[in-house]
Amino acid sequence: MSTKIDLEQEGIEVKKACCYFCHQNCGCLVYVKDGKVVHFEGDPEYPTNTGGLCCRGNVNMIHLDHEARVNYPLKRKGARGAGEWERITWEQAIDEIGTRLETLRNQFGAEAVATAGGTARTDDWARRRFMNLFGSPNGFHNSHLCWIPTFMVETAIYGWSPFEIDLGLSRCLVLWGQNPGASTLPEMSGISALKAKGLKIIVIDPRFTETAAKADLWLPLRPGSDLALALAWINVIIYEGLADYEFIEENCVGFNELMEHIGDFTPEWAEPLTGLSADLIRESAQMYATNKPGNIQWGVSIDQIGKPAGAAMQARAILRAITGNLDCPGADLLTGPSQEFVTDEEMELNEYLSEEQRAKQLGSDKFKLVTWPGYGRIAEITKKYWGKAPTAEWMCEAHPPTVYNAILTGKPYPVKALLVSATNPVNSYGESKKTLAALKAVDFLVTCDYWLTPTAMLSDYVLPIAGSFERPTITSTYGCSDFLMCSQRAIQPMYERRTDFEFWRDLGIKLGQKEHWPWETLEDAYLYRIKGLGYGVESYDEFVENYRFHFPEREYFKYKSRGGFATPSGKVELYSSVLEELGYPPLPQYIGPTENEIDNPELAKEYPLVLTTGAGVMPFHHSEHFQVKELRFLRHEPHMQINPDSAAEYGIQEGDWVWIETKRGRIKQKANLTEGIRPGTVFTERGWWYPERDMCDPELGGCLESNTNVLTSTADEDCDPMSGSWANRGLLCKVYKVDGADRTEAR
Ligand SMILES: Nc1nc2c(c(=O)[nH]1)N[C@H]1C(S)=C(S)[C@@H](COP(=O)(O)OP(=O)(O)OC[C@H]3O[C@@H](n4cnc5c(=O)[nH]c(N)nc54)[C@H](O)[C@@H]3O)O[C@H]1N2
Ligand SMILES: Nc1nc2c(c(=O)[nH]1)N[C@H]1C(S)=C(S)[C@@H](COP(=O)(O)OP(=O)(O)OC[C@H]3O[C@@H](n4cnc5c(=O)[nH]c(N)nc54)[C@H](O)[C@@H]3O)O[C@H]1N2
Ligand code: SF4
Ligand SMILES: [Mo]
Repeated sequence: MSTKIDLEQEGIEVKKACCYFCHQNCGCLVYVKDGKVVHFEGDPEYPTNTGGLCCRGNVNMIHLDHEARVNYPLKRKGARGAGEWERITWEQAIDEIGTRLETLRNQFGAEAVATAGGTARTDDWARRRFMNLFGSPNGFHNSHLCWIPTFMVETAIYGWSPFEIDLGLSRCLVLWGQNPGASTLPEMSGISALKAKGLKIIVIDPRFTETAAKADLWLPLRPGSDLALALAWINVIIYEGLADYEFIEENCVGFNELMEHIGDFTPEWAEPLTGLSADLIRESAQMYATNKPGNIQWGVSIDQIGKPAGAAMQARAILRAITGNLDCPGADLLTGPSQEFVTDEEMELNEYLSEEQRAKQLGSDKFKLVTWPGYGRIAEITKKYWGKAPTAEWMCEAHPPTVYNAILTGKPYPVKALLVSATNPVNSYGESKKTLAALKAVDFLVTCDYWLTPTAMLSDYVLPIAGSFERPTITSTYGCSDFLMCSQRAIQPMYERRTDFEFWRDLGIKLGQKEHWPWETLEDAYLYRIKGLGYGVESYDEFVENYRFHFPEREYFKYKSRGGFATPSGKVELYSSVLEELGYPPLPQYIGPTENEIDNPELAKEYPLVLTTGAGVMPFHHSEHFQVKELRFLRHEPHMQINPDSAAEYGIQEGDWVWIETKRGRIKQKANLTEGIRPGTVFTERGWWYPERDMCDPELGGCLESNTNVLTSTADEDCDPMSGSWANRGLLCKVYKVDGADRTEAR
């Protein structure tokens, strides 16, 4: 007897949805009966996960109806943070929020309303559209820490960011501060398969990670010293004659200036700065330059080293160019924006924000690259060349710490309202104590989330958001990829949850933006975006069911067919005229790690260890999923890593609770002694809070107790001067055992 179920006879529909718990958006087949999910599994036909799901992905059904989910709009009743809520309707919520924003705009100007987001999760073009029409330039994310500065530096130098890599044909892969073995699991299996076929792998990471285990060369550098290493690699490649002189001759400007500039940055110079031997620096540079084609895949670390971040991105960009590893088979590809579908930027209505309001964007006077001055210039160049600009929602943001400061000080002008969507700033932005103070100080706070996070707990309104399986999804890299991977909604949102898109649309309509929001559902908006692709579909669902993906034919050497690169000179600008125009060094100048023993000897006396905060660990995604006991079971408590030699020096043993302290504050995590981290370096996990504890203020789920962002720095002088990204990696700290008396077990 066959045990195969006849789905049709059972009334079960199979939907092509996706897991929504990280950027991978792994394809899922979701089995739906009577509007309810009865089963799901990885979609074997989805090109990235090919049927697999990680442990986090496997809790999708638990997440869908978890007892801690926010299911109805909530309005604060008692004091801020007291946890007393009144259930209201969406209509009442939108009406009251809209009225309040209108009043604030009349009194303080539209710029007094700011919005905060997190990692690319939802349709942020809708938020930007709302903000442009409302008149405020103060939308922001913490993506300042996550690729945005990289994208803009690379686009300044060669007209787009080569974030798509042609790995199948590559001979050498550099994973620079990236650990796909814990952060990008579907990709890791592909890398392992290529390694078996001879791909050379170089891993640059202070920790011996899941990925370092696959490396031909592992470079355990001092956190934050990436710039010194990149400069030394350029030196080796140029002075050992390993550069691609034909590519340089034909396609680059500024090589002579670069050659002169780089002469002193030898491997011997970099040795004491990076803690890597000159021989290893030389050998790794040679491996990258001689195994062509090769890739330097983006990893998040360089975006997070603070002061030297922008210069390190410049140096990394130059490495690709001088080796000729740009836009050829097997190399890092300059795809440009899609020429075929409506991009995120085209959905944003940036032209509606006046010059006068653009000029008020907070932080744009100090950090010019990912704010209106730099974005405006780069958008002008890319529009001329590609016909389109990068997504403004990500590449042109207010500077988050400057917004929090404006809330706290009223300077340079007051910020009175903050709308938070898809982020938990207390745990994910920098200098958490300051961020928390700003969230408490702001006059009007609204949060859109699945959970009552510490941030939501402080809010005046909390809106219940539809998540995995309850919403359609278009996956594209911060709206900048030229391909589409599409998933459909498996079920209508449960309870009274809605998508973020509906929140911004309804709020926009309340504030007189009706004519600009023609699409009633997210599917309608998506259909508008893909209609021009020529598949002849009548609905978005029809597209997903029949096609699901759109991958344009790969075209190499676009700079040949298009007559150059999208830069002012039409060449790869090793000496960057765009950066120079913005007032930044056109060649990468050496800047030491944000805090270090050479530039800050006094600080190093008190805080003798080097700190790096963060790195993705399974099963959590930033500060998400800590409520889900099936995941918490896998990682019950926060752990810091320290080398046994350093631990012995400070009397720390495996499993001890320890304080980790920087000049900004201290947190506690449990000690994990491991040879897999370089001596003198401390690594802390990110995201931690304890939703099982009292969530009311001041406890707020212990959101500062083990939260690594208490330790990080957002001081202007510690930020990258170009982008304003702040410092999470390459700081100074000390560690000491938690006294029996002040020890709290994580519950
Ligand atoms: N110290 C340190 N700090 C870091 C990092 C680090 O390595 N070290 N990494 C940085 C990086 S790379 C990033 S990208 C950021 C991430 O920072 P965030 O994106 O702010 O990450 P989370 O703290 O997990 O907050 C996401 C919140 O959004 C909710 N959510 C998820 N999906 C949706 C949705 O579709 N709509 C809505 N409305 N809510 C949703 C989740 O429940 C969660 O509460 O953190 C950065 N912070
Ligand atoms: N499990 C899990 N997966 C995730 C996430 C998550 O929170 N959890 N977040 C997602 C997001 S938004 C992002 S952006 C990606 C990021 O994913 P990745 O780009 O892989 O970045 P991380 O995992 O943050 O850090 C990678 C490695 O950098 C090393 N590192 C620390 N400091 C330095 C330094 O100064 N220099 C160098 N060269 N290396 C250093 C760390 O030891 C770590 O192993 O992961 C995504 N995937
Ligand atoms: S959480 Fe896991 S299953 Fe879900 S998208 Fe990310 S890697 Fe895929
Ligand atoms: Mo990220």
